[in-house]
Amino acid sequence: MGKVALITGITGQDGAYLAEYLIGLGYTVHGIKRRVSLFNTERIDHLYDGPEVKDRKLVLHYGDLTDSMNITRIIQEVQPDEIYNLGAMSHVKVSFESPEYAADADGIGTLRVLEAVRLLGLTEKTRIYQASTSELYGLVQEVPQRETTPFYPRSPYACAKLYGYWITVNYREAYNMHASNGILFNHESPLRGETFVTRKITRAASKIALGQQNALYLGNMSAKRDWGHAKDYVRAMHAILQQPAGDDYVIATGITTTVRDFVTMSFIYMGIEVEFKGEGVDEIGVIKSINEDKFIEAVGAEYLDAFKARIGQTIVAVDERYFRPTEVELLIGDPTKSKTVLGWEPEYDLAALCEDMMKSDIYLMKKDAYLHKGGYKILKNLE
Ligand code: NAP
Ligand code: G4F
Repeated sequence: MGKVALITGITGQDGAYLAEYLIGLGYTVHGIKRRVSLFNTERIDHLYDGPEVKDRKLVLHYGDLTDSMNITRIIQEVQPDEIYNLGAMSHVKVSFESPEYAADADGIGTLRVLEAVRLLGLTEKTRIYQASTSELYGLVQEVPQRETTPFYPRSPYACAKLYGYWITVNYREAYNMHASNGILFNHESPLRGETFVTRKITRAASKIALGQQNALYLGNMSAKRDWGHAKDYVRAMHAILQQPAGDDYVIATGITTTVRDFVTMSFIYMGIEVEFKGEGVDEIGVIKSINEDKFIEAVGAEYLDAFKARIGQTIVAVDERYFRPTEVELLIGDPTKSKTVLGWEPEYDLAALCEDMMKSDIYLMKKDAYLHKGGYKILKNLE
């Protein structure tokens, strides 16, 4: 019999990659999804079979981390060997607008999962992974950040996750539970939500090259992040729960890059050189040159002439609306413990991550434009 895993937040970026990874390892995966007015299972549809199929590898349950009765009932029904608590209101900027909700879902939500396992008498059987975050380091007290670095959260999101972190440690110590925190630094992918900065950039860069968007507006371009690929990071989540005892681990690449440099990389993938001028809110990015062969290979010859006409124009600018009341300026993790204890090594570097995201977004933006122009009618007629 394979193991049974329960994933909260299965419809999100990490939930989707983790579900695929665990199914590949022979797990039966149960996921909790919220009831929403439109389908939001696009990231996991390829893994899902209808209830008529026998021995399904992926089973979905309606639920919400703000509803303890629901969480307790699902855990009782599923009797999981492993729980991955990935569900969260995960957007730092949005948490300033919905601080109470972030505290409920991200902070108390974690308690609901832990307490359900305890009350159901599953402390011996069920191992728990808590999706902790490098945002806990906030106003960083040490560079690079490691497991022992003191926390200094800088947003309602990070404050909520701070509670999630410590209640996980407390349940491990108080009830001898196999409960662990993965302190994950930023990880991205083609499945990343569209409003996180890397995906916002790769989508906008693709649209700008295809002539669908004029410019990209960003907040603090000097912020530095330690970015990895979500595919690599879900392997670490699983490895953490295979250890003999619960513990806390930093998962990071150890390399930090500014938002500005990620913009540069994304355009360079298409042969477009962007020159940054000015400072603060007046900073702009202008098209300096085009490597035509690279542009044709990445984007397509039919878009080249229109794009060449834009040389010298501004394609990146600052919009203060994207600034945060309190910012996290620098994150860089020290993954020594996860490398030594878990044997974890990332396969993607930042260039490979950026390429993966750009390839996917150029393809998606071309497909969207085709559908908007009435291409769906052509597809329908062909069926
Ligand atoms: P994501 O794409 O935003 O996915 C979040 C998931 O949580 C979605 O499935 C969402 O459902 C679900 N969710 C939101 N509120 C919920 C609630 N009240 N009850 C149940 N489910 C709820 O985030 P992600 O990037 O995959 O991140 C996964 C986890 O890791 C999150 O806890 C995040 O805070 C944490 N984390 C992420 C990173 C990163 O760089 N990606 C780094 C460190 C930690 P809907 O689809 O219905 O919205
Ligand atoms: O992509 P971001 O929104 O990610 P952030 O705030 O670092 O949070 C992500 O990573 C955390 C791990 O450290 C997770 F816990 C969390 O759930 C989430 O996945 O912003 C990255 C940086 C910030 O400094 C932000 O101010 O990019 C800066 N930025 C500049 N312009 C922008 C923008 N961020 C967004 N989202 N949009 C902008 O236009």
